Amino acid sequence: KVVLFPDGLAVGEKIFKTAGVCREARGQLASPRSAAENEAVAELVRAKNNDAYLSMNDISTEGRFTYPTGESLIYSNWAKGEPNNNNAGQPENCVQIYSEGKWNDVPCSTELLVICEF
Ligand code: GN1
Ligand code: CA
Ligand code: CA
Repeated sequence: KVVLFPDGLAVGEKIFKTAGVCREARGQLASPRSAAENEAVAELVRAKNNDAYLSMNDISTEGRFTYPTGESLIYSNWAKGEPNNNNAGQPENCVQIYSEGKWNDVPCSTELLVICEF
């Protein structure tokens, strides 16, 4: 698997890689399910100097963040006070990961780095 994804970061069975083509490449947006996976994603954020999207959102039910499958989170790393669903009164239903690995909910229209997992 690793040889197929140069510059990818391997953690256990997963490979994380920055690219704008998750679905086309048969992957999905980064969905860290453990501290180790989260740290690998944060490492890519630091390498690219750009905060990134995670796959999870609470679009279906406000306050209940899920993976793209609809499953509720089994791991989270929210920054203090997050998720606050508040951007100048606008809802925030998508998730950003900061360089230190902490998460913040943001409007889904925010421009952020895309990191895929395979
Ligand atoms: C940002 O810019 P401000 O403070 O209104 C952030 C929110 C965070 C908040 C934390 C688009 O909002 O998601 O909860 O900081 N908005 C964006 O203080 O990143
Ligand atoms: Ca929300
Ligand atoms: Ca927020």
